[in-house]
Amino acid sequence: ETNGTAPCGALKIPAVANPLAEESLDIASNITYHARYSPHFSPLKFDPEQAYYATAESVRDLLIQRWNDTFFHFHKVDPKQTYYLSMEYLQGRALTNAIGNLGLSGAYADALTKLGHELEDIADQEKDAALGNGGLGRLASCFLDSMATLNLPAWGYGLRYRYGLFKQRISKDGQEEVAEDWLEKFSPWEVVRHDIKYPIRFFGHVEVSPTGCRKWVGGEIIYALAYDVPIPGYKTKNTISLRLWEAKSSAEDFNLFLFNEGQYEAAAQLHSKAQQICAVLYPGDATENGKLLRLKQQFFLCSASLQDIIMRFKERRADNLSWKWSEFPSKVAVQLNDTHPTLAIPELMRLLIDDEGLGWDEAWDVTSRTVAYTNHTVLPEALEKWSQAIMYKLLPRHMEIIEEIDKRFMAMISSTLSSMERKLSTMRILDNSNPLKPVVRMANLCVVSSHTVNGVAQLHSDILKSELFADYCSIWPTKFQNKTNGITPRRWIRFCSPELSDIITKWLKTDEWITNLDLLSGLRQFADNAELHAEWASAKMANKHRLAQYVLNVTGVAIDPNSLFDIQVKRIHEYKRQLMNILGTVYRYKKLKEMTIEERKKITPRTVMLGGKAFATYTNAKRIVKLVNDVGSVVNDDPEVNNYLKVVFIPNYNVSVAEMLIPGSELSQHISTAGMEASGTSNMKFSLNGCIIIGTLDGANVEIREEIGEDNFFLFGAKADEVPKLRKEREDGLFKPDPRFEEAKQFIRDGAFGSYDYNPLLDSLEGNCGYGRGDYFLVGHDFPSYIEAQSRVDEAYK
Ligand code: NBG
Repeated sequence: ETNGTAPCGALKIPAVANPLAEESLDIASNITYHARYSPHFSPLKFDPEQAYYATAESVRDLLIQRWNDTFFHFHKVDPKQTYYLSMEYLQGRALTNAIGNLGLSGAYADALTKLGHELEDIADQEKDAALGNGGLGRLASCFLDSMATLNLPAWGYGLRYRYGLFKQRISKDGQEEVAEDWLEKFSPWEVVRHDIKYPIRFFGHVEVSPTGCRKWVGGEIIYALAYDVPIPGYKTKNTISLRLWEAKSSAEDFNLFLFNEGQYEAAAQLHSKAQQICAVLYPGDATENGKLLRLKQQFFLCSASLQDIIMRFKERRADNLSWKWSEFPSKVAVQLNDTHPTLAIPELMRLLIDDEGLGWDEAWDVTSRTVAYTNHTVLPEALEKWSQAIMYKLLPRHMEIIEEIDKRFMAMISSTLSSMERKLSTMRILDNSNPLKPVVRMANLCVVSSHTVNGVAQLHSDILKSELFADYCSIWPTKFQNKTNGITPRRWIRFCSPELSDIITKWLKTDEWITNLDLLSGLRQFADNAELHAEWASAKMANKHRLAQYVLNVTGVAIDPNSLFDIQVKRIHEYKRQLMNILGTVYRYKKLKEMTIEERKKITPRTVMLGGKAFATYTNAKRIVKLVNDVGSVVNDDPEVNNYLKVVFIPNYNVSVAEMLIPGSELSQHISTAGMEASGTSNMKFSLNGCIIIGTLDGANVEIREEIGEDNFFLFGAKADEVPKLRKEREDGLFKPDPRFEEAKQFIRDGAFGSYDYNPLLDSLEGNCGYGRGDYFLVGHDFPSYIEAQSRVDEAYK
């Protein structure tokens, strides 16, 4: 058994006698074994739910063997290992992916049929692990799959949130958030490691010894306990780990005396504090308490992960007494997924200086050669700034270290680059400009301390270099790189659209494209082949039928698979401009109403689908969700036009729903204001599934358009470098709105879609442009070119 060839010097995992080698494995009997002897349910039933857990446990048996082998292998070989630190992972479901990567999808389907079940129904039982919000979390999960497949020695670190991203319910009032209990029963994909547990301190103070050594003491201690999720690579034994930390207090912290006095809450105070840490993803941070909890979460992730990384570094050189700390960066890479894990920087410094006894310079050298930072946004509200007061309170020693980094950075500028001194007020890590509320700029701390900083698409990386981090770039030009995002082709085509995948494999005469997408260009030579066209169209139609059935099930709306399936799914945000989509749809509806029956017959029938979650306190985003639903109710019930237009809001958009929608899509909308979407990743998934894009020159759209060709991309809207000028024009009162834009807004204001007051939402598109003010995202400017691009889509579809 080999591991295939690896790009990084063929790391092969040796075969270990495997009692469950799949050749001899009787999958059905293994599933039955788990149903019988894993005591999760009463023994009488073998319904789909019970079958799911038994199936998952049988898969886990296979994974654990490979997982252990991988662990031992890397322990012995001791390669440089990548650690991805991320507050978010949007894993979705694991079963289909795991058996697919193991090459056992067919065998499992057969086994389940023997047991009276269908694989699809069983897979449907699984709850999505939604420990993330959107693109940033899904990117982390795609990276894990790809790193495992590439045989890389890599681990992900995150938090084991008790409740992941909320479940979205749609009522007549719009979006409602409901806690998503993904651990309600249990997750068969995680393994608790009772031996991997670290103390994490909060609050307390810094003590100085007579020799001047500083030590953080006191405060409260909460423990981080490791839960590991196996991440299998595709067609390889390499199985890496996603280690999720759970917060625990110790039994000693339970005050029996108080409990027996009847003071139950006081007795379990630290228990409940521990529980709060991993209770939810993104606790609201409008209050001081909320901010403190979020900072606690971030530190909890960073401290536990770094203690663990250092432990493993030492474990791998247990029989080598002459190792040096200077080797650390050649064995460990810590990648920060945005600024959320920034505290890894002062925490690594603290562990090296205070616990390991290194001097500042040595610790700084190790830290800055180990840590790298990925920026995922230029939106000002997403660039984290933490109040220095909260930091002092929660992490007094880290605050000292951050101050020292800031001081040394300023000294370096003054002594070697005095021309930059006037820039220091924006480049500094500490921002004391408001004496009432001094803050720490986390992105600046990352840039100053990391050896490499990257953006996530070429355009975004260029903007980082020329705008957001321009001053740093002039000091450290080689520090800044681009790494355009990617997606795993396993989940996003091979497993979610087996029909299309089989066609590609048949025409390319190889399935190697699943690990090397460049091979897809081999399809070009068949571009005019009628047989391929017919097969392709029939696969797309099958996926559209499946999607139409799903839409009927979840919304009650019947949609026509012969209409153009137009989809926009992503988090709801004003910069992503779902509002432009729905205004365009409203305009289309109004024009349809004004047409004669004969004119309507010439129209390309369309089904517009939108989906996505709005942050619970983001009022305008929630109004957009409500508007889409209200427009849908009116349009879908209008017998005059509903053969030509349907509007559907897909509730509770998540990874599994995406796996259903994307294969059935024909047109997808990536229409953000140019310069605002760092990359986008669903644009890649749609393209990979043969879906055409309507979009702006933003994020990865730019590079996708170069790959797929201009005729497969319906382009419209302002370019990133025109945006500042357009905003300025608007500011100066020079903007003349297009009559079609005015007409669409007025139609809504006049109550065409019910009596809900949409004026505040529509007013956000009026008036002077400025951050947080009128039409900052330039919907008005781009609307006419959007409508025209949509007309070109209609013509092309015919
Ligand atoms: C998001 C960007 C997306 C990008 C993903 C992954 C954040 C902070 N950023 O455009 O908005 O695709 O990150 O890089 O979630």
